[in-house]
Amino acid sequence: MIIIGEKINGSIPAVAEAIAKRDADFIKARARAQADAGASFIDCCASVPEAEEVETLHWMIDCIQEVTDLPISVDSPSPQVLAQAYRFCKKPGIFNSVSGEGDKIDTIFPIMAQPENRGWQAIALLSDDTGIPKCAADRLQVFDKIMTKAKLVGAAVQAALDEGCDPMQILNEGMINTMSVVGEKFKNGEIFVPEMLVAARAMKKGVEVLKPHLATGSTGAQGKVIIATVAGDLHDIGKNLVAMMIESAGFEVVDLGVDVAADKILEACRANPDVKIVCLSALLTTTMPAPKDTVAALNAADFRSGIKVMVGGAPITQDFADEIGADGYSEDAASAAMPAKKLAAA
Ligand code: B1M
Repeated sequence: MIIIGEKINGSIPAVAEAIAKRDADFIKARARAQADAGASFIDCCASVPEAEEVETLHWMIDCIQEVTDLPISVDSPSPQVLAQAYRFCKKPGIFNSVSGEGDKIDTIFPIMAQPENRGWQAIALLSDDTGIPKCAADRLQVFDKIMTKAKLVGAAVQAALDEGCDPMQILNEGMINTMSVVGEKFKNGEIFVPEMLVAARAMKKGVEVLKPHLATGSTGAQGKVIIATVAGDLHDIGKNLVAMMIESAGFEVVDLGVDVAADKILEACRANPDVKIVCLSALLTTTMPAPKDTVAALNAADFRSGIKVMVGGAPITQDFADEIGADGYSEDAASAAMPAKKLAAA
C-alpha cells in the first residue's frame, strides 16, 4: 500500500501560517512526523496565489528534503506550476495531479516521458472539462482517455518490437509474467482490485499492439469454435489470447464473453450447428465447478457427439479436464491451437 502524507498543505491554517512566516522548523517537523509514521511519500501543497506558488513550493520542498529522503508528491492544481516545481525534488516523486481537464496531461506526460524523469508517477483524477462524472462507467471513460494519451503500455510494446524482440517473448515474459507479479501483490495485500483492473486494461492495450505480430489472420478453414469464460468468472485476458491463437490457426471463433452460464453455451451451440469445439476458460478455484456443470450440460445435449469440449485456465489441469469429461486441455494460449486442431479433425 502507498501512504501519501497529506499534512503539509497550505489549505491547513497552521501550515498556511508557517508558509507565510517561512517557519522552516514547522514544515520540517511535519515532514519528519509523517516519515516516522510510515508515509511512503510526503505531499507538498502551497495553496498560495499561482504567482507565488513555484517559489513557495521550492522553499517547502527544500525544507522537507532537509529532514527526510522520502520522495515528494508535488501538489498543485496548475500543470505549469508542477512542470517547474518537480525540478526541485532530488528524486522521482509524484505529480499530484493530472486529469482529463484542460492541458494537464499534455503538459505533464511529455515531462514524464523524458528518460531523465524515469520513475516519476502521476495521480490521475477521473474528471474532465465537463466536471466529475456521475457514474463509474463515465469515470472509466475518462480513465481510458488518460491512458490512451499516456500510451504507456502500447508504446513500451511497440518499442520492444522495434528493437527486434520476439512478439511471443514480449507476451510471455513482458506481459504474462508481469500479471503474475500483479497477482502476487494482490495475494499479499499490497494492491487491490482496482489496481488489478488497471493492469488488465494495460495488458489489453499491449495485446492490441502485439496482435498483428502474433495472429496471422483467420480463414475459418479449420471450422468453428465457441469460446467463453465460465459462469461467475470475469477474467478474460487468457480467454482472449486463446481465442486469438485459435483464430490465427484457421478457426472461426464465436466469443461469448465472460460469466457465461451453461444454458447460454448450449443456446449458442444450437444457434451454430456447425460448431466443432466449445472452449471454456476458468480462472478462479471458486469457478471450477462451472466448467464441470457446463460439460455435464453439454454431455446431456443431443448434439454432444458432434462437438468437442476443451478447457483451460490457471486452476485447470489435465487431470481435472479428464475428470469432468472434457475432450481436450491446454495449459496456455500458445499451445491451445494444437489440441484444437486435433479435436477438430477427430
Ligand atoms: Co483476479 N484473481 N480476481 N482479477 N486476477 C486472479 C486469477 C488471482 C490468482 C489473483 C491472486 O489472488 N493471486 C485470484 C484467484 C485465486 C484463486 O481462485 N485461487 C483472483 C481473485 C481472487 C479475484 C477476485 C475474487 C478478487 C476480488 O474481488 N476479491 C475477483 C473475481 C472476479 C470474478 O471473476 N468474479 C477478481 C477480479 C479481477 C479483475 C476483474 C480485477 C481482473 C481481471 C480483468 C480481466 O480479465 N479483464 C483480475 C486480474 C487481472 C487477475 C490477475 C492479476 C491476472 C489474470 C490474467 O489476466 N493473467 C490474476 C493473477 C494471475 O493470473 N497471476 C488474478 C494473464 C493471463 C494471460 O493468464 O488468464 O491465466 P490466464 O490465461 C493463461 C492460461 O490460464 C491459459 O492461457 C493463458 C496464457 O497463455 N488459459 C487457457 C486461459 N484460459 C484458457 C482456456 C483454454 C486453454 C488455456 O482452453 C479453452
